[in-house]
Amino acid sequence: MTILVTGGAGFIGSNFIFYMLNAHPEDRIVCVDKLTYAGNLSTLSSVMKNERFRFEQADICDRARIFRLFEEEKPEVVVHFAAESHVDRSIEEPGAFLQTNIVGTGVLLDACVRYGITRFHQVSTDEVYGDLPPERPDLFFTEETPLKPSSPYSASKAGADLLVMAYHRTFKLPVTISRCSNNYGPFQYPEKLIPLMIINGLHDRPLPVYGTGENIRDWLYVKDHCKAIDRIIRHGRDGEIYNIGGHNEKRNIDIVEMIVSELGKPKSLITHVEDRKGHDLRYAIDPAKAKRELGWEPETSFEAGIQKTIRWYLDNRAWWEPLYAGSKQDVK
Ligand code: NAD
Ligand code: TDX
Repeated sequence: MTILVTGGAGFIGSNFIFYMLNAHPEDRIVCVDKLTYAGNLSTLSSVMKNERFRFEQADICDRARIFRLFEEEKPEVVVHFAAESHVDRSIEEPGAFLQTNIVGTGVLLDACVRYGITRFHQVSTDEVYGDLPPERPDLFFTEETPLKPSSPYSASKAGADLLVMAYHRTFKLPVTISRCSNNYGPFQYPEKLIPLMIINGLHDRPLPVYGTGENIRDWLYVKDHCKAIDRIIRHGRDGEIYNIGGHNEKRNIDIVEMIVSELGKPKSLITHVEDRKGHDLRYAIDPAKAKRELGWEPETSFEAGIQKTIRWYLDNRAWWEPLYAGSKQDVK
């Protein structure tokens, strides 16, 4: 089948394309990506010549271009990653988040209604549920947890999720949604916590920890997320939401200390800076439904995944150096 992947030049989308081309030799992938600051064609260089892969540079908000692409390719499945994805940027400039994450999703849904698909899969996030109290480690996000987003980013993702479910109800569009916890691994843009700390550490630059560093995130190795999406598009039930996560909660400060120690750098690089506005305290996913219905479970432990990730950044300077040079690597 032909699978249209949006946002495939970004972090998770590119890892998904690599995984799918390898795991499903019978499928073709068409990637549409605007190549914003977060999208990088060099990420896809290893697959650009693959006969089962096509890359198209386009904005998902460009209705005419997107409709033309659907007409040409007639994709059976759409896996929608394209988004503005960085919470800090959404606090500084929310406009692009509303445009891409909500309006862009609407354009894709309209194209799906018009041309027909067998599945539209929305790649969403645990952040749509808001946060959990750190003093209640017995509480987790389930698929029934009410939406209560905290940032313009998460509100725009929640808006997109609601649109997806509305198209399911109104137009009977076959849809699924996954809500995953924080991902880490190769090709993550060096503005996100883990790559930023690795790269700043390598440069002996300060490691900016927001506030006390006690905020908790639930980390998943990116390949495990990709495998979950693959299961959902093949075996997930129409109209269903699946939470994806591996019960791997860590405080930010503990992650940063672990990276410092792996790199053999002094702890004195760790610098507490002003907290993020509205900073969510704790995310924690209950992935029981994905396990029960899809047989999905994470395969990479955090210890193995973080080692692989640090090794990857050490071995792939040519990928991140140009991106890092243009990013906000200094302490705020
Ligand atoms: P990313 O920022 O690394 O990549 C986003 C990609 O989308 C980039 O290649 C960018 O060029 C492209 N894009 C942005 N605007 C576009 C537009 N208007 N038209 C076409 N392409 C556009 O993001 P990521 O971390 O890979 O996240 C991918 C998806 O997964 C997002 O929808 C995000 O909300 C979701 N998600 C991310 C995480 C995480 O930890 N990174 C966790 C859960 C869910
Ligand atoms: O320099 C930093 N210092 C710091 O303390 C950065 C960049 C982050 N942080 C903190 C903020 C968060 O508590 O680390 C935590 C992780 O921050 P990010 O990497 O920005 O991720 P987060 O805000 O948790 O959102 C991520 O996971 C959910 C992705 O960026 C989203 O796209 C996804 O939906």
